[in-house]
Amino acid sequence: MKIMILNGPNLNLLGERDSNTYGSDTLSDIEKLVRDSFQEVDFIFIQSNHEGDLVDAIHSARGGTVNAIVANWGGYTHSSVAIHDALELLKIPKVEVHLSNIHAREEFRERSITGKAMNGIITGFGKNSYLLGVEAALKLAADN
Ligand code: CA2
Repeated sequence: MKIMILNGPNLNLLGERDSNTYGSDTLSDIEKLVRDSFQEVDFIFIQSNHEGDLVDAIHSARGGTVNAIVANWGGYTHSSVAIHDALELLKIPKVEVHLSNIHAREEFRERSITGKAMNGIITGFGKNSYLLGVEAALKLAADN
């Protein structure tokens, strides 16, 4: 089972300063947590601050090479039609995750453009959102 985990802009700075919103873990801490929690899964873990790189990564998951994707699109969640459109062309399970609860914050975070092209969204459970996202992806891939 191969799962691609994609992380969008600014998530490379997680943990630089302890944040009430995002916690104190770095993205590397979260990657280790995920890998240690699902040792049977082959993960591709990617972070990029560039929209086109994320679109390319989605394209690279086509053709049966990857069984599911779990993604935190960061700020692109609320703005990226390009990522949305790339996702619509990818016919494998897709789970969106957020550390914070995007519905309990500023109004502009309420809308997830990318989420419309995902199977579902897990939002507000801190680093556990990633673990729950992988659980959901595994269940969806098993039914696929
Ligand atoms: O809650 C999430 O996971 C978000 O996807 C995080 C994004 C935000 O734009 C989304 O609305 C919700 C922002 C990531 C910013 O990462 C930071 C890292 C270090 C310090 C401050 C922010």
